[in-house]
Amino acid sequence: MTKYSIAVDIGASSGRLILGYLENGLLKLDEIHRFENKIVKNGDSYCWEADKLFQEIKNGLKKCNELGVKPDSIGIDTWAVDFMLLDEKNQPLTEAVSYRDPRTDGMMEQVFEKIMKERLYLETGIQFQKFNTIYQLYSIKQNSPEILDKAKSFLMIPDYFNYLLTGKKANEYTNATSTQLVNAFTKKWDHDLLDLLGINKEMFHEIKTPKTVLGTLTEELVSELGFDLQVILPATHDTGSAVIAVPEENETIYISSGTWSLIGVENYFPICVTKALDYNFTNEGGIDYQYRFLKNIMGLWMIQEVRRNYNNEYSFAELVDLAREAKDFRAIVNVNDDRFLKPENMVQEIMNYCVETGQSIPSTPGEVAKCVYDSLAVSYQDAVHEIEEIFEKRFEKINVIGGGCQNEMLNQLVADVTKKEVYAGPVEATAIGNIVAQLMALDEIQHIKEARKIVKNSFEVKKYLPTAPITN
Ligand code: LFR
Repeated sequence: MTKYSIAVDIGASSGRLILGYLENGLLKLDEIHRFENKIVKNGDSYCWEADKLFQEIKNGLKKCNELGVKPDSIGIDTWAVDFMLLDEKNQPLTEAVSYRDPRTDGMMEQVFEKIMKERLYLETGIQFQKFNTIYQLYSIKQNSPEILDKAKSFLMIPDYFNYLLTGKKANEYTNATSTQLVNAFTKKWDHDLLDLLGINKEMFHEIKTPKTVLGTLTEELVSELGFDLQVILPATHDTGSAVIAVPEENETIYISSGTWSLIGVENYFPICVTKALDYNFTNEGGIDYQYRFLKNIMGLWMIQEVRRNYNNEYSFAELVDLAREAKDFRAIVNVNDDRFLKPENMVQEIMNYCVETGQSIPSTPGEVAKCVYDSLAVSYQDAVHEIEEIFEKRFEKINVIGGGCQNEMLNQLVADVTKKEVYAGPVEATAIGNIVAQLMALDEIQHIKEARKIVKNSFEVKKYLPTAPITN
């Protein structure tokens, strides 16, 4: 009997429910439901609309009924680092504050006063980003300690939705590592770090790994939806799910391209050497305790914001066309500068950067878009060099996965600047990775190697060869 799994994949700008199943050895996907996601201003804070998102998950499940689809399981993945705190009555004590909220400004430095930066890296292997959960929690500790005093449950966003679905609380491993509070070697919450920060350890739950069957729906949900199904943990961190679906696994650097660009390689142990710290690479936990040695690059967020600043007048495809037309314009910004994390106005911020660095100032949408794409490509190129330096070898291929791999201009640019073959696809990497983890838990797929073979046979991957000579 064919098993049907639903991947709930919620990214920074949209969420989807995608049905996945095997047919003649190939993985098939059908989109069931799609909804918007965005950051909203709630009082002084930038927040996600957690309740609305959960309602959309239920709406998607109701659509299954209408479509006559009977899923066997569901798995949820979202972006990382953000969380909810629940009180003793399991009521949220906080909004789902977004990692782009400035509450973490200056917190990294304060944490380093309690724990040396090097120690933090040696123990967790996680890159330093001002929005990591550790700095978000420390900001609550500094500014509203009463919330932490009342907190009985720490649940990351997918953990929270899983709790609403099943009534069961657990912290999923791949996402938990993004907090910078999980020990990279024991793979457990690092109690020493929590003690040094004075953060209550009891609110954290048992860490459970991908492929764990968490439970079934609560009675209330079964009567509301009219059916039950198994809730399975995929890699609940979207990047963790996406990287499962990298078909070109050997000697390949992947770029998971979406709101963020995550560039790196898969590994079997964490690398916490000085060079990795200096270059700010992370060792996020993956499925089967693999590690994603990667670096965050600001990604298509910049172009999403540019588009918004031009009042959504141009589609993403039009911005690419305009960038092509602006072929003689060149200015490079450091996309990883925190100033681009949530500026008032991205276009203005890019222009200011160019003024401050004495470069040509982009003045048309095409020039701004060209500047963003060129800057992303340069930053990928730098990251590739850093990876090759750390691994002391050359990687032959780059596999771009996720929605951003549909940007042909950027794929070609990456091939040109890195002088490597670029493979683009699958587009739906995150949902695919989510579904194959469920299908492994359901014994439909035996192991990750088999999963990757299925992915390779099931989805289109386009190849780009380096062409133009590089001038920088
Ligand atoms: C990508 C992602 C990245 C994480 C960032 C913030 O969607 O999950 O992996 O660093 O969002 O959570």
